[in-house]
Amino acid sequence: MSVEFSPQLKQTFEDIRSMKVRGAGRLARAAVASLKEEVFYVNDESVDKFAMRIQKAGEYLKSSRPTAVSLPNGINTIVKSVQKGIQMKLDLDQLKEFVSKTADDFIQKSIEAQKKIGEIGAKRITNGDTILTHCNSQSALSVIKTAFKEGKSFKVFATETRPRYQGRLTAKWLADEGIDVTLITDGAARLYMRKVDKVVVGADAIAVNGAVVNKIGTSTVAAIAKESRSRVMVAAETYKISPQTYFGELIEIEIRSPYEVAPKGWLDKHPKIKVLNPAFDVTPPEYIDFIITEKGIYPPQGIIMLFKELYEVQ
Ligand code: RUB
Repeated sequence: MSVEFSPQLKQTFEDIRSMKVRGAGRLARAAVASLKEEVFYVNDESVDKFAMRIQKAGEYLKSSRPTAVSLPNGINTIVKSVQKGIQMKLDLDQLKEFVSKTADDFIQKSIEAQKKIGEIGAKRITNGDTILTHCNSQSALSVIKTAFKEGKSFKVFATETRPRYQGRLTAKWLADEGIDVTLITDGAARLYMRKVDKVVVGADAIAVNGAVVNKIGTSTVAAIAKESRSRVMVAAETYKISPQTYFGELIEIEIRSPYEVAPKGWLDKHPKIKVLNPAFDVTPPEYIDFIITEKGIYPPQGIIMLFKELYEVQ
């Protein structure tokens, strides 16, 4: 069955693909909000046609960017709620209301999770700390901002995060809050790491073995932090845990355009130069001290337990 998607759904796909909407939590919420609108886009002839339409819309949105597991996890919550509603024998109108409410709940819980992560993580920030953060993570920033609101005094280094410079956004957000922030190049991280007590980063995906996929450069920062005996804290909602990794699948790393690394004109002049532009990398569990979730703080090796609890795996 071919499905006609609404203009707003196509726009959300485009916004995620082009990174107008970015960051794992935000893109999950944007996709779920878009699916909620899609629910009411058509007067479906039957429950089955509605279920098929939402399933296809979900698959379409999932293909917008490959790495952040929050995206399929958020979408699956909605698609599964359709199946659940069908099992509950809801009629079409009731089913649509049920799915719409599930979407609202997901978004609400996602926002609450980031707040909770901030409250839990802030307990690990102490007066006088120097913190380093990489990229632009709402969950990591929730930790830093909450600690600041609690009256703690600290300094932050924000790495610029080449090639898309999300670190500038981080530096701006922190400066706007009145937090002492210094923007540094990614390559300067080792030079300043000896001054850093704690690294706080977010995650796009967490494997069940506790490895963390986050913005390219995160694993380098974590390795340098280990060398310097600085703590590495990852702030991430539980919907960033990848269930597929339990079944042996690897998390796909998005490879982006070479023109984000060097301008097209320059690369055209030097056709022998190849460019690789991975958007994310994998930080092994042994480089991470703990992962702050809305359910509490876990050592990376404890993520498997959390996963089993959340997904009711024996
Ligand atoms: C963003 C990035 C962020 C995580 C976590 O990458 O790597 O650290 O997504 O963010 P991109 P949050 O800019 O390529 O989307 O905590 O906001 O979910």
